[in-house]
Amino acid sequence: SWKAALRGVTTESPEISKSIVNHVQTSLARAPYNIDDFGAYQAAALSVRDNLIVNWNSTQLEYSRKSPKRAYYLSLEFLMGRTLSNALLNLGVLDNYSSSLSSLGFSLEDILVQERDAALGNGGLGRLAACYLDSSATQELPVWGYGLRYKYGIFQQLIKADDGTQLEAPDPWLDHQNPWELPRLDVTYEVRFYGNAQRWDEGTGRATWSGGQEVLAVAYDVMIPGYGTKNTNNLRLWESKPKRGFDLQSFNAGNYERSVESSNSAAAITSVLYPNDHTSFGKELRLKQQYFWTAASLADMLRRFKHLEKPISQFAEYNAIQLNDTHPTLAIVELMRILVDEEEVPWDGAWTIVTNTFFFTNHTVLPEALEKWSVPLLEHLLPRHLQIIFDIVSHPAIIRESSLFLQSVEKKFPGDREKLSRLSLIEEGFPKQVRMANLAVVGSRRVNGVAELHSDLVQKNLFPDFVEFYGKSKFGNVTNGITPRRWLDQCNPSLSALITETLKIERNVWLKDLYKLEGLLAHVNDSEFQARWAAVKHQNKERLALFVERQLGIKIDASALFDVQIKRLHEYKRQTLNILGVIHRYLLIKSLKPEERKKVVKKVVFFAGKAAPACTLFKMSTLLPLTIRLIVNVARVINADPDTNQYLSLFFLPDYSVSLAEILIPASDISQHISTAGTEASGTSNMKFCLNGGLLVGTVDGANIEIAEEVGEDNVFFFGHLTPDVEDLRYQHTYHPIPVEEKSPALAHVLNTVSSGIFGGDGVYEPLLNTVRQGDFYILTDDFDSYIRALEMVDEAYSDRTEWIKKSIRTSAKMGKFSSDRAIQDYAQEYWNIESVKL
Ligand code: 26W
Repeated sequence: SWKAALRGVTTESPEISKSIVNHVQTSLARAPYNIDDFGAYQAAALSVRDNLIVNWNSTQLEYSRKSPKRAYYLSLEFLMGRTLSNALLNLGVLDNYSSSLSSLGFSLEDILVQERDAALGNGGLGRLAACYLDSSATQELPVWGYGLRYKYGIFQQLIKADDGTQLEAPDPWLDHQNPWELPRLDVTYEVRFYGNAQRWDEGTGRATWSGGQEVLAVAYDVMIPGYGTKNTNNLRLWESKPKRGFDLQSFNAGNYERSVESSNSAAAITSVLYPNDHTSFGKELRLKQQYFWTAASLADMLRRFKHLEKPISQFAEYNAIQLNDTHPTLAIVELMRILVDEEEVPWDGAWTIVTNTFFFTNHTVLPEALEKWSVPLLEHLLPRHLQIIFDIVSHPAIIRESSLFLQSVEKKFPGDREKLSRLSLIEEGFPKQVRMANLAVVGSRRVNGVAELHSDLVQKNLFPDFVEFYGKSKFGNVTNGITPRRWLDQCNPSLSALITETLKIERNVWLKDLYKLEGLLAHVNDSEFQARWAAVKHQNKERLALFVERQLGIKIDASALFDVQIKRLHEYKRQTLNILGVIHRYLLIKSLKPEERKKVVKKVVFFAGKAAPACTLFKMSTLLPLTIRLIVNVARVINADPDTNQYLSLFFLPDYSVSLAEILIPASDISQHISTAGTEASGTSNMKFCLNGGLLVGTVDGANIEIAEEVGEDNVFFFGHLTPDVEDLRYQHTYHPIPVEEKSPALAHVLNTVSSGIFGGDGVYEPLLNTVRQGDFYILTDDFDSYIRALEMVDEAYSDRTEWIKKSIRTSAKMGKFSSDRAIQDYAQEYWNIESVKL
């Protein structure tokens, strides 16, 4: 069915077939007659790569020739997923390769799934970076990404069969040769750690940093093709390796083990992606990663800038650097170091360059996610950088500004010492800590959040004093976006084909101008179109059902309502609310007479998502694996209950990934985005579901709000308390607690049923249940009844199938705003001030 949707034309090209066979024989050194699907994938990938390399070269040549202002996207995470299908689509050769492969006896569908995901990210922040690269190349903007080439990406999640606990296994994604990267073994930089920083005579602000450990950064380039353009940008990933393979002296002294030791510690820097999102642990190796990456990237940018032979004072006119959250904030300090110590730029001039170069995006307001590095650790690892941080704090200009500011504060709020301490880059305490977010704000030209509500909270709750200090214009909003190439055309080819046919415009037009989807509104009442729209959804649900049957061996009824929540597990995302709601539904159906049950809307609930590996130091984090256990064990019971299992079933799909999302999202009727109001900065999967005609149950949070603005509130199922209420409710929980039994008898019943042990566990769930009963920081008890009502509204709406289909069409039609093309244009114009470069 999937292949049938591939627009079916025979476009076999003898050249492509020849190139694939040629790669089998030469690059793979194998005989073409006994090649398997994986070999065919490798050969096809190498053949496609040849095209990418040609385009990549012409693009980079053109950039050098025209020397436009460039933007650099610094992100510790790029969650790319698979590349082959994306490269085929963007190059416009999907049909040709499909035909050629089938003439060689392979099916493209089978070949595509051979590829392992490149999973160098945790979740939203990393996938956003990947979408932005696709859009930058598509808009022909001179944007490069810089990141780390982790040997191991996000861990693989296994769910233990007996008790439903999460196990983590390494992700050896580079075990097979990676055809999508070009090793640049000649592009290397030395990066220093530890050592001594010696200040020069007073006045210059300069210093010399020497000694310590030096490691080598080696570049690997990943080609990023634009859609429907030759422009092919670059994602440069750094690998760490020892500067000298062997310390000859100790080698000669016969100490072989010690001589390879240094190589171990250098390689460790880029060995693994930290799997914790939204929590900062202050680990030295993580700080090493951050500095290694920012130092190599800046050295590379500076080398490129020097080829232009422009005065260094013009650096910010040729370069914009986007900081993806605070993770690359050291780049601000490193550029100061280079300018002051190496380029001999006077301190003030250097600060002007720096503050015109950087832009900072915040992605979360959760306090536990705000990075702080201890002063002693920084002093040990990066002594010169700590000096610079202190110089920034105490620089005369800043003191002058801040004392002016303080004078005005003093007038308005006499004696407000706290204000000064909130503005400080250094947090008092034992040890003192550097607040990376404050440093990022001070060192950047502009600061933005990722959705309207979030950007508002960034200004009002996170940095109110900085807004007062710098004025409002330094702060802005860029609502996130998603690439419609991967998240509609690739993952849902049938829907894409139907849209193209209905709009009567070329696919490559609406895929580049997603507002064109509004043209679908003219067809909302066309019953034949409705039927085809519904048939596509059904076909995608059958594809998912087949996938689950193969994975878990359980048959699924594709005519049921598919309800999906897939995202990292986190307290604030409230997967717990969802599973408690499922239990509520189960108990309700169970309590009905067999006759009455027949009226129930059939539903299949899907969960997927990884929990940060449990860390014994942090009691909280052990609750997330507990949520998975609860889901898995509830699933076991209700899927086996013959009274109810034709009306309600439940699945936890292990090892959530970009590729799994590509199967789940097109198949969803309804998806859940149910964070406590004010906690989810934006969310991006909400956009993906809606683009594919899925409706949304959600709180009034993040981008849900803007989605509702676009599609109309009658097409989303909102529930729960609003952001301004949350603080009051938490205050109430602390000082005037009301027992769950009183607040929500329905929820109390659910909690007691879990405690009673019908889902097993022998009391293991008590700590999880108790966070709901007491404290309840994420206000599940306050939102539960309203949540259940919203789900009842979903049932009701789904029962009128024609109305539902109309809602689905209207939703998809109004997703134009959420294309990452729009978001990238925003950054290009309002932040980076860069223009496209035509080849
Ligand atoms: C230091 C540990 C750490 C690691 C990652 C802290 C914070 C993060 C990220 C900023 C977390 C993240 O991915 N945030 C998500 O970013 C998405 C893209 O903007 C948003 O859509 C999500 O709402 C936000 O949670």
